[in-house]
Amino acid sequence: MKSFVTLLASTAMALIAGLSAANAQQVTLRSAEIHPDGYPTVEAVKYMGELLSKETNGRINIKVFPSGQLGEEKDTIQQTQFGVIDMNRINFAALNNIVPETRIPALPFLFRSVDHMHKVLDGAIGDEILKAFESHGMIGLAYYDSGARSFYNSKRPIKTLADMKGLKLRVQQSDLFIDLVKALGANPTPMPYGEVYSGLQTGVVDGAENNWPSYQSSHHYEVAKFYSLTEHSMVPEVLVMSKKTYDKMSKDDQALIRKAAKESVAKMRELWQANEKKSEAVVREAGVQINEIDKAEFEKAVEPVYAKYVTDPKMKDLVARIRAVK
Ligand code: BDP
Repeated sequence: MKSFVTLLASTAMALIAGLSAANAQQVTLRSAEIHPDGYPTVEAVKYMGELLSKETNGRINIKVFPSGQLGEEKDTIQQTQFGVIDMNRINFAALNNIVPETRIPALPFLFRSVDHMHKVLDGAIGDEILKAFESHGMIGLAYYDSGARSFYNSKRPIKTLADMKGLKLRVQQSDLFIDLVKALGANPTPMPYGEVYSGLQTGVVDGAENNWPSYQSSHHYEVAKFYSLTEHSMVPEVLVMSKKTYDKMSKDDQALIRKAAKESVAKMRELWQANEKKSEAVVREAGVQINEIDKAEFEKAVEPVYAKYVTDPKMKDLVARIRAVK
């Protein structure tokens, strides 16, 4: 009996020792990213990796795979849910068909300003939306900036709503964005980001919509020279972690991950501001024709999008609370 107890005890000790050895093992988290090196989101995740590595004496590291090396957003999201990819920096729109709560910050003309968007996402409402990722196999770690998205195309400046008519416009693979473009009188074509340049070049689409840094770094401005400041959406970026990877970590490491992600936000904002201005300057220099619009008729035209997506009381309440943030 005694020897059996000893055996049990030593097996248990060996197990514990094995587990803590595994815990102490080095991990390199693979993080997916569609943008190229140098883009603010890429650099922010790298910065988070540096923080983590420093904090853990090199035990936890992040390796960012930029330029869509791990695939287009839609595919990498699935792989993140399965735990094949550990981390992913994606746009909220790419999640609209998966996590219903992500549709709310994607709604057209919802945020009054960048400041309003920051106040909402940095506060309790932002946390509540991030929490919604968990039942979909992901941990929402942090929001990153994405400025405002505007339409650009190769045909004509969009000055009034009538100018939208008949344009074939690429959108992200989100039903909400498809409905948004329809509501504005144009023809939406959902397409992965990596295919848009050739789509514009060959005329499969006439245009697309994005912020200054993406319009510039993707080189879309070379093939779609009219950029009209519709600023119709401030849909944010998000950094997520696979719940499968997260659940394998110790509580302490989970806390370190969350902390480093939050700390990378300030860095991201700093990079974003500089990059937004630089990108705008590059495209202006290249002769892009830029025009402002009167947003009133656009805002009116998108009402059906709200009617379709803000139906249940929970979503209505979320929109009302966001609008009430001063
Ligand atoms: C950019 C986002 C990126 C999206 C891209 C798009 O940063 O995550 O993939 O737009 O339009 O602004 O697909």
